[in-house]
Amino acid sequence: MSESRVAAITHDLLEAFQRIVEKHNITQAEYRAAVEFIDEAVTKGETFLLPDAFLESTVVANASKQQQGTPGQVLGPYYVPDSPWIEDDRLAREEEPGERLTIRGEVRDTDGRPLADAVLDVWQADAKGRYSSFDPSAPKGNLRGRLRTGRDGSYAFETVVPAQYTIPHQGPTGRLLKEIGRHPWRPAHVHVIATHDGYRPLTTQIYFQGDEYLDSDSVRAARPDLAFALHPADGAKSLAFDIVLEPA
Ligand code: MBD
Ligand code: FE
Repeated sequence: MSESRVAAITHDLLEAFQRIVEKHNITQAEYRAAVEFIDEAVTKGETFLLPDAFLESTVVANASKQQQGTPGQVLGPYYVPDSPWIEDDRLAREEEPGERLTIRGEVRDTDGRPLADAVLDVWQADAKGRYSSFDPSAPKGNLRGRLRTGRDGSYAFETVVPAQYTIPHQGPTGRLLKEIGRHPWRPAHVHVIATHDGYRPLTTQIYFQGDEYLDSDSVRAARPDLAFALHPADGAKSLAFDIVLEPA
């Protein structure tokens, strides 16, 4: 961000803060408690969870209004860059517990042209709702990986259906959610970042039709046009997810 943009936004933030202080007569003790709340979030490892849970969806929703192609979604706190390239189109290990799921589709541009060699960076919780690298009980790097589209823009990978997910609710983020009357659940989802030279990078999520938390996502991000049907496919499930990228 440029210096003047930082200044302009900071001025507006401070002005909004002043209005809130005056409206609610916020005391110095309450101010101090709020600072301590942030410190607790940081100390308990919720530095990214706290803002991503309350604020990121607003930024994404606003940006989406000015964008074409597949709608964006929050990145969330559990992305790890530089995941390995997956082999044999397998995101999940053979022994990974859970219902098998094949996700396939095509990456195209906004004119409908297939995009070869687009990169999909995928991560998800496992069937117990655990994200590797953040939940020490999940195998390292589990259910994270990158793949490329073929010459015809198509891709496919095998995984397992992720569990519906509760964001950690013992800590400060969960306490604040509860205080404002929200439950800690997110609908089950698979995160995807799709990139291709010359196109705007897309950070999005795949949801599943019929998920009971689609309408009450604790982080207010899920949208019905990103919820796809889980089709039965000989003892497993399959899902079609086409991605449309906008020229940069
Ligand atoms: C998640 O798994 C997530 O995707 C978001 C956006 C916030 C908290 C946990
Ligand atoms: Fe997530």
